[in-house]
Amino acid sequence: MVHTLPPLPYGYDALEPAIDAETMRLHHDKHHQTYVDKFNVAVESLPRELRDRTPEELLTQLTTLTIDEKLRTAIRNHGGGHANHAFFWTIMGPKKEVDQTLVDDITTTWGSLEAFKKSFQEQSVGLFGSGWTWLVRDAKNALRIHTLPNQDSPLSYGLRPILALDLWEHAYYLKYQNKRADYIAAWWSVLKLLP
Ligand code: MN3
Repeated sequence: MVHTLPPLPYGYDALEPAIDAETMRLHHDKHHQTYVDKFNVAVESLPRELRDRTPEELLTQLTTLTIDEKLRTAIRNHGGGHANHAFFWTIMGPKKEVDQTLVDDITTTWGSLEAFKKSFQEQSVGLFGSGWTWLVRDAKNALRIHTLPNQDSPLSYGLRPILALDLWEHAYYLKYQNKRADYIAAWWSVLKLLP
């Protein structure tokens, strides 16, 4: 299977002013494309019986695949980079499409939407280096916030992604420079699923 870059489901400028068009163009067309290209190189080195698996399947099985460690790292980084970005584009948009069930679950878990956002924001600001903040469901379907380094996928930890925030500098540096907290605060406005 040859993997391809999924098109953005909206225009490059659709998330302005929270995320600027130039950042979106570079992030999608260059950064995401590079993950796809390097993932395809890694897939060519996989044993034949694994080559038709989706990135999500490979990431879910990552720790148990019988492959050498260099290849496992390539799948983790580039398969993760591809899957994480493909997911990230879909949870954002120029129009809200609020998931009321999710809002209710968040409210039950954290007490209020504001308390959830505060916790998510604090963990995002506190993440050292490059990585992502995730809202996930664990094996018991409970909601949890996790930061993960680099392009690690929650799928590799038995967790199901619900929301994701890219905290690599390439996601925000053109517009926000060192002000990661401002990027995170603005991001809520383009996250479709929550008010
Ligand atoms: Mn990114």
